Amino acid sequence: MIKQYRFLLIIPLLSFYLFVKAQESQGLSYIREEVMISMRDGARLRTIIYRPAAILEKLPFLLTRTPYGAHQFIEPGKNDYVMPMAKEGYIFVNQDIRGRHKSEGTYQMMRSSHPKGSKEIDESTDAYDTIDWLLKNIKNNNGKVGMYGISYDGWTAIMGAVKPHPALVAVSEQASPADMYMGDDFHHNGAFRLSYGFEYVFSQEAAKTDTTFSFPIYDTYDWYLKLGPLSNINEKYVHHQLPTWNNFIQHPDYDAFWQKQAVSNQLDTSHVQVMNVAGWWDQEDFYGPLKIYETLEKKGAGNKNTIVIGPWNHGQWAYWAGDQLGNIKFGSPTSDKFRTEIQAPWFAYYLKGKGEGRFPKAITYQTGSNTWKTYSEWPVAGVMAKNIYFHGCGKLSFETPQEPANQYVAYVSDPAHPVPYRPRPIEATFQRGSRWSSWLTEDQRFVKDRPDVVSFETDPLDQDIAVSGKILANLYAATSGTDADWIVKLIDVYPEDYKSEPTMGGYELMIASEILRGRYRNSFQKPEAIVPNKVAQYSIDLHQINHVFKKGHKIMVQVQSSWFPLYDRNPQRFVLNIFKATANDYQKATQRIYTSKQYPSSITLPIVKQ
Ligand code: PG9
Repeated sequence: MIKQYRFLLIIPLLSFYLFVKAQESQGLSYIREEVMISMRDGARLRTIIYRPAAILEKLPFLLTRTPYGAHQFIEPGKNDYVMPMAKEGYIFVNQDIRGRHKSEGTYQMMRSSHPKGSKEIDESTDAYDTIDWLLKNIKNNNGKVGMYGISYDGWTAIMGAVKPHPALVAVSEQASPADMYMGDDFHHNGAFRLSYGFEYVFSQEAAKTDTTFSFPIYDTYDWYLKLGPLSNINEKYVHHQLPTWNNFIQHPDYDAFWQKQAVSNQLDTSHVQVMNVAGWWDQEDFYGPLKIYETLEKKGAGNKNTIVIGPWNHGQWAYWAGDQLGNIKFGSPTSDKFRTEIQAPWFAYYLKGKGEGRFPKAITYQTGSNTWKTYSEWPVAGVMAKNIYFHGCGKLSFETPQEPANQYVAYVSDPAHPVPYRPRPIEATFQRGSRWSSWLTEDQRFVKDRPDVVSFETDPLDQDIAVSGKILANLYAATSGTDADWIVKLIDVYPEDYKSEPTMGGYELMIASEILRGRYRNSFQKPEAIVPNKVAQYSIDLHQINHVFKKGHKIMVQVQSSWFPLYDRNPQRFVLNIFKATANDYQKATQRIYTSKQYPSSITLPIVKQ
């Protein structure tokens, strides 16, 4: 008898389980609504609103504005990026920016904002009008709005803080580009980011919804090499149909077009609280958040301006645990920590008045030691700027070189055989499984045997060296050509016999890197030919690090003159506009990196005093 009705016992157990689950998910269940919100010029923007199913209190808004499709944002209760905030309860609002996906109006890549009082629309006025509509039309709001987002969505968030709506109190720009000519997606120091520039622009401007360029071959290194001069992109493939590609051609130098777009020229301090977020190995927009933070500091934002920098690639803090990037392990879930211990309490304080609001000025992850550090100022004060010098025979050391003036290391840079920026095959940037997103952590041994890459390294360190803050490369170099690219990479070399993780033995991990297009050594506005075979000084901003080179590791610097196809090939013959160079303009050049007393190439490291 008992055996026969045994299954009846399951019913109360199951009901209890479902009851517990329902309790757990309270506050996680959201109702979706889609509306078209009219802007001041009549254009209507598709907006998706998620409200908690059971509203118990008046709630603030969390707004994201995106070119990538507001519908991509899954229900907040199922979305890792915002989960801790979804548990708290917010009204989440996601909007297609003007001209993208289901929004009306014309899309313009990173449309700059117009001065206050202008009648023109821009992303700041669109944010303003959206906020105004939400406050008036969505019931049970508490009158406060936060904006946040990553990359383009981070940029639209910070644009919200330009001419802000009074209800906008907190903005977290995360990996927002700040300057597309100086250091973000499209150029670095004037060097054009060919593969990313082309593939991204195609993805956004070939159609109203996201589209990918379909390459006929897998290894795009070959495709870009066979492409020849950049003019072939229009001639053979896109036929002048991509506005941003046409802008690249029309604005090869740092002219008013790029300057006007730079966030630092649009930002002002306001009542808005800003949290900037960056990743040490962000392959797209590392420069941006550092620059926005620095600009707000200079404008006196004071405690309204904070920064978080973690061991992440582009946007890695939003998804995944963040305990590993490429081959590099961190030993703790750094992205989880950001979402639960940093982002959620920060918004909860400014939008809901919860917590004590004690947020450090800077929270930055120290790589190498794998620890989080908090600082009352950033970059940290009290470090000692010390040069580490290149020496003949491939040595790197803190001793100043004593070699005679003409001491150098030479290599031939050939545009027909450019150095790949990551191990081949180089899959298309946005292809599923592409190694694009972790390329900055690739083992640099893959270029070790190339004759056109030169390396300098220290002996194994006899103690830890902690480096925190701004770093700079000071290169003394000459070329037989009339233009040249200079790429400098600062590398942490793991010991060969690496007991804790044998597969990482000898690994060469890039900690900082940057390129400078030589023609811009004196001015980004006015390119100048290089005088062949004459030594010139090149200062290359390697941005910032917070890293410990551990005892037993070596510090290495590599110099090379191409990083293809991420960066287009420098023809090495000076032409006024590289976008209009012909195949005949590309020539081999002999590069010399000086290592002498008179021309002491070095890297300036901000060393933390013991
Ligand atoms: N890095 C991307 C981007 C932002 C802004 C302009 C162009 C590209 C992004 O991930 O959104």
